[in-house]
Amino acid sequence: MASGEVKVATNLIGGVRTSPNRTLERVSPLDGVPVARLPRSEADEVDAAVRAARLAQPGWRRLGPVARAAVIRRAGELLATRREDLAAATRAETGKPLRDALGEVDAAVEQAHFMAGEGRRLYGRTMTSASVSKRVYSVRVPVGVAGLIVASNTPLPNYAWKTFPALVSGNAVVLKPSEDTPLSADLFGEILLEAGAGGGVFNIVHGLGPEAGQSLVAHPFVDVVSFTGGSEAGRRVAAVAGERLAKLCLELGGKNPLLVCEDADLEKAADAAVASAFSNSGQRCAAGSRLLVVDAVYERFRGLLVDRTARFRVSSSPDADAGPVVNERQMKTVLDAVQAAVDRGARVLVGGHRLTSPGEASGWFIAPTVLETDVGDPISRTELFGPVTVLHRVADFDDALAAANDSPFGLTAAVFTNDLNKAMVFTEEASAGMVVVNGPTFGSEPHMPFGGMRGSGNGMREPGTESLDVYCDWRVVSINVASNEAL
Ligand code: TXE
Repeated sequence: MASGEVKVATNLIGGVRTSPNRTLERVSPLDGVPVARLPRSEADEVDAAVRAARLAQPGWRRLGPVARAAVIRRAGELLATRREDLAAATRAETGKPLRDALGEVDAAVEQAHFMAGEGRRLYGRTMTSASVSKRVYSVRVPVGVAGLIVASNTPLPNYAWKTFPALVSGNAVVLKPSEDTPLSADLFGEILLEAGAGGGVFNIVHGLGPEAGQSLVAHPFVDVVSFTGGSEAGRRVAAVAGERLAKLCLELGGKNPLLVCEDADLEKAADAAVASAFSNSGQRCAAGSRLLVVDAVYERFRGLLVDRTARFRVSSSPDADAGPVVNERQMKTVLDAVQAAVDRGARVLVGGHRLTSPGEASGWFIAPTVLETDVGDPISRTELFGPVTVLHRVADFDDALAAANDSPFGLTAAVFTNDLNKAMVFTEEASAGMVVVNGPTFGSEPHMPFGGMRGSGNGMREPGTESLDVYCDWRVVSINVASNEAL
């Protein structure tokens, strides 16, 4: 994308690009300069997209899973050929370093190839029956129309994690991207059209959450809603979907603990803590935003952590370690939360302020921040979704585990220890959807089920084979045959 260029994103409805009169402006988080205009869609555009999907879905289902998978494989190939364009669009609208944006394109490509393979593995199972004349088997069937709503933090993997399992299962899709990432969504739509998911099979409706998003969740023809976003918005989505008993998948927030035991490799633990807290500027639901360190090694670990954080490069450079947060509102929310914690007595060990250097002053940049406070402080239970982690001193492993589990969230959790017993106790007792031993709190892969408990999700998992349970229902078929002898 040429610098200074303002691209116009459009909806994609029934294979046709359309734009309502009302639009929104998107500025780059790097410098506040406009980079895109996008539709501010309302209920009528959403209705048109859902009806287009409903019309297209039976034909898409009747293609069969192997032919559907071929379209998804083609989409993966096209994503790979347009890797640089997609990464440039992602950087323009999120400000993230090019290396991260390219990595996200690659993750979307891998998701396409994995889900294409699932087209040959939509397994059911045969069952015996007490009646010898009955032949019984189960089969996965598509739910119908999938309404997909995603967050802004890693746009292309977020689209891919939902779209590809939904399509391979035989559903038609209406995607509502984040209002902060219209450019990557537009290119993703172009690629899906070219791959063969046109004519209403794959639709995009841009707009605001409480408007376009809410209309999509509420629409009676949307059979399954899959939402990735904050827990507060997730509650509102669940209430609306619940009213009409729509099938629902929620991938929500996290406040993920990383425990450091006295026998840990402290250098590796500090490296993992910095990556967990500050990569993608902390805008990961799996970010390591709570560090629980036992007394015996607390001072040594704190010194390693502070040194590494001070060397973590946040800037507008394409090869920085991390860039800005996604919008000005988010920057203010994070900085206000830091100040409130300081007002309650938290100590800022590193960072805690907006970056005002010439290359960053007009963007939404926050210095990587380490706060030191007690486990009971409210900041330890509040997801900030920015480059801030909180350091807590705890007496021992048991106290660390108890503090880790005392959370409204339950997404990921990590422990650094070389004690096998502690590691096994942690994997069995940590209350989280994903637990890690001697590694960062994030790092899921396209074929692994991802999700959490309590305020982090509602028990469904995406992606991986488990995501087929979101986008398929089970049908049990019983056939009564003339024979009165078992097979
Ligand atoms: O979320 P928002 P953001 C979470 C992350 C953090 C949040 C940040 O932990 O909490 O997402 O992303 C739409 N009805 N995850 O700030 O504001 C909105 O337009 C319908 C968890 O973008 O919740 C956007 O498209 N839609 C995740 C999307 O929801 C609504 C991984 C998210 O917006 C809506 C990534 C409403 N009432 C981020 N309100 C995981 N666990 O996998 C908003 N939206």
